[in-house]
Amino acid sequence: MGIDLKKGSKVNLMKDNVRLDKVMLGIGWDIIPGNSLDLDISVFMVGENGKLPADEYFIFYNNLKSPDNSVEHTGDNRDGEGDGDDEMILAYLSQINPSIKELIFVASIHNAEVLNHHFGMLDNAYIRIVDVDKKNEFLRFNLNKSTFGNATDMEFGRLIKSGRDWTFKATGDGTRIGLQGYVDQYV
Ligand SMILES: [Ca+2]
Ligand SMILES: [Ca+2]
Repeated sequence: MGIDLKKGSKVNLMKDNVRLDKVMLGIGWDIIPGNSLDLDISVFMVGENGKLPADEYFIFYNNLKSPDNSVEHTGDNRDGEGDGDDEMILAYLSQINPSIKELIFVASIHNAEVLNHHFGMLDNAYIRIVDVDKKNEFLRFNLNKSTFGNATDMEFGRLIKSGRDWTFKATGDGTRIGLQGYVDQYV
């Protein structure tokens, strides 16, 4: 079990010289009976200037692989049916294009504004990050109703390059800007 972060808390998980290479981001959710809801996980790979070097460095359900083959989305899940991780992204940090300085992780509800969906409608929802080599889940956000109820999307953390290593910063800021709102920031 990883750290169960409260909204807005930040942790630096690399301070003890943990060297990450293969990282898995997983998101899981179930639907309260009678509802339907499509949660999406995405990654923005940005350079020194905080922007994508090319549109293809935005990894999401319509662009499953980064041009350097370092980050891969395993595919869209539209209903969260079943246990465990419903959507996954795999990142191989040692293979990332050297011009990339940060990976920004975002979870968002598809079409939330139109459908009037929000995180408060989810059951058993979480976001977690796993060190694949060590099989260690080092971060978990539980998207419970009391902390993220009204939000429709959130940046839940970033991997920041420092020398040859990567530092993870958990952010957990719930927002209502949609995935497009994040795209507008980083394109
Ligand atoms: Ca989805
Ligand atoms: Ca599920």
